[in-house]
Amino acid sequence: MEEKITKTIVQGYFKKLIDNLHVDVAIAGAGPSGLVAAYDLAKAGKKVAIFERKLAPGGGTWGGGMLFNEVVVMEDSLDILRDLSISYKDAGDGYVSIDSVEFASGLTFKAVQAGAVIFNSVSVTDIVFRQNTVSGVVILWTTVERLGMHVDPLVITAKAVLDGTGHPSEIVNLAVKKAGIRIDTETGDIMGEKPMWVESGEASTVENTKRLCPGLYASGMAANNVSGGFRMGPIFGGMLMSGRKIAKIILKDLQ
Ligand code: 48H
Repeated sequence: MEEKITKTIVQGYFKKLIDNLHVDVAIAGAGPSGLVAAYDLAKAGKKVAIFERKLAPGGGTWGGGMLFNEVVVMEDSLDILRDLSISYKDAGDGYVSIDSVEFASGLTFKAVQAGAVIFNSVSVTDIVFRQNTVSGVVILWTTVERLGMHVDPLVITAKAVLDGTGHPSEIVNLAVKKAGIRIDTETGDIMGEKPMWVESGEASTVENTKRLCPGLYASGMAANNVSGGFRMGPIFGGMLMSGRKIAKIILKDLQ
């Protein structure tokens, strides 16, 4: 029995890994924007792998606002919540409130059920850059990364790479700093996130969601950091809409 359990886990994991060595879309970060993008892309028939540094997918959603585990969404993204079967309570004035545990787990469940594969506890540590195109991600166990062990990584090739790493926009950062890529922003460089201004931040997150250079896209707070948008605090409609928008852009580019 002991051998059977171990063999089942090892075989199951390596099947998933081998099946995802080349994907249509590699997503770094399983936050709300990355998960919605993964859901839409997988539903459209694309092969999607998400690499998430933490053990639990869901990004910055679990803790609501200051650990009060409720998040707020404006009514303009209710269609996405309904589509994902996530329940919400009317909070008046065009806002709804969602239990953050249902939010995080619902987004994760729907993305996986649609066919996206999440590799948790795996960090994206570099990009593949060939012929001026971002063509994949370099991955390493988060534990190896955190312990600073001198271990070489492995590589996943992809037709499109999505930076869903949130505030630090780690993947775009690598593209700009290591590959010297000039990205599609006003300065050609990462402009940096501005302080809190909810309405502006919610709108700019969606506006700033785009392809930044061949093969590389950003969503959510990563898109906002890259293009110099304001932050918006624990309101998540912009993240959901950003995920949906980037999925559409990637689908069009992959046609
Ligand atoms: C693998 C990585 C790596 C890496 C990071 O921050 P997130 O929740 O992502 P978004 O952009 O979808 O949502 C942002 C939202 O949660 C938020 O922070 C808001 C609304 N803030 C407003 C405000 O004013 O503060 O998730 C990103 C995920 C996390 O789970 C990271 O662990 C993961 O990406 N990640 N995964 N490789 N190199 N870097």
